[in-house]
Amino acid sequence: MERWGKRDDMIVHEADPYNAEPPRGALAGAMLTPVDSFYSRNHGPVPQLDPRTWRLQVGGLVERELQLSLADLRTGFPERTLTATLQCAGNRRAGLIAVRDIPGEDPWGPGAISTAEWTGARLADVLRGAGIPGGAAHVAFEAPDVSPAADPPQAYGGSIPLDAALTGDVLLAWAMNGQPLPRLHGGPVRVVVPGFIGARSVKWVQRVTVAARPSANYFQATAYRLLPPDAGPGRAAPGDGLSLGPTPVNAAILHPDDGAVLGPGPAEITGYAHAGGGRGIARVDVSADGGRTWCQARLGEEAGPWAWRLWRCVIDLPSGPAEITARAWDTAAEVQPASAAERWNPKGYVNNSWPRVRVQVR
Ligand SMILES: Nc1nc2c(c(=O)[nH]1)N[C@H]1C(S)=C(S)[C@@H](COP(=O)(O)O)O[C@H]1N2
Ligand SMILES: [Mo]
Repeated sequence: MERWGKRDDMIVHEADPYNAEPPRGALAGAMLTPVDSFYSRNHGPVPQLDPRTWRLQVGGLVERELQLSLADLRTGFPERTLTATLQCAGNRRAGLIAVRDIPGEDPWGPGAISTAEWTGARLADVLRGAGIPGGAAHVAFEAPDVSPAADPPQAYGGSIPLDAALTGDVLLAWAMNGQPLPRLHGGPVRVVVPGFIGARSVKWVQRVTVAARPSANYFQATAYRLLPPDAGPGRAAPGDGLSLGPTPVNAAILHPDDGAVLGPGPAEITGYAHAGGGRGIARVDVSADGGRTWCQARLGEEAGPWAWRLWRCVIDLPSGPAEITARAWDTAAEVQPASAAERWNPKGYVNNSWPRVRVQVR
């Protein structure tokens, strides 16, 4: 099995295409996720592109089409580095599956999220170079990896609204944590759309198309949409449900592990919290009695509007079984919903219900 340079204890949901998340402990304690621990989500075979012959075509509703080499991208536009968390829409799906089965989708735990420092050109600068006429409203991305899971099978793609593309923090990134972007993560160049579901951060991007409408690609029009609970799985038609963009406030507990046996007395609880759309994390509450009483966690380093906040707190645990839970609040005063049942949807996206771990204290 190809391991893609990842740590030995990755939780591999599918070997081919490679879909894997780090164990929760691997995400604890560090703002930046090392590349060997960073989760990866793939819908088809990982392409091998030669950085010397790679080209980016910029077209559609533009005043002039552009064709850029990697050198053009690196030297023709100001370089920008930012810290951004990438989160798959399927992160924490296992919690939804526990409510009601979701056939055909991987049971991701809380590790389908990771944070890196990305370096690249601003998509906004490239779009301004091409010139945007009136009537443009969306920016679509296309990659060469053909997904057999799409209906019909097609190359991976997606789009974002033009206003998001012009904010200046959407990157055409060629480096991750200071290293050339690894092939598995989209090298030589990927899109990074901070604060949106990971699906919009198209890897191996080759084409950028400005349009009046969202992309008709399967992964924009049919998959990665939030369907009502009574929609039959696999029966979604293009345009059904609502399109997923910015992610809702979410959090997970990274330590202790579910099922852990702890000694009595003070226990350290740690985790991450993240909100999309540029909203910050305002507060994280932690409860050791299933949500009857709460105390506030201490928030770790803040690395800008797109990065998660790690948090920790120490709670006194009486002996016996305990349920530890947490809830994050964002700067728009949104809070995570208590129950996964509230969030259940046929494709198992954006589970942001309170994380819960059960421990034994003795
Ligand atoms: N070309 C392409 N881009 C893609 C994907 C893909 O399968 N093909 N998967 C998307 C999804 S669903 C996610 S969550 C992220 C995962 O990025 P990573 O593998 O670098 O963690 O890439 C996105 N971009
Ligand atoms: Mo994803």
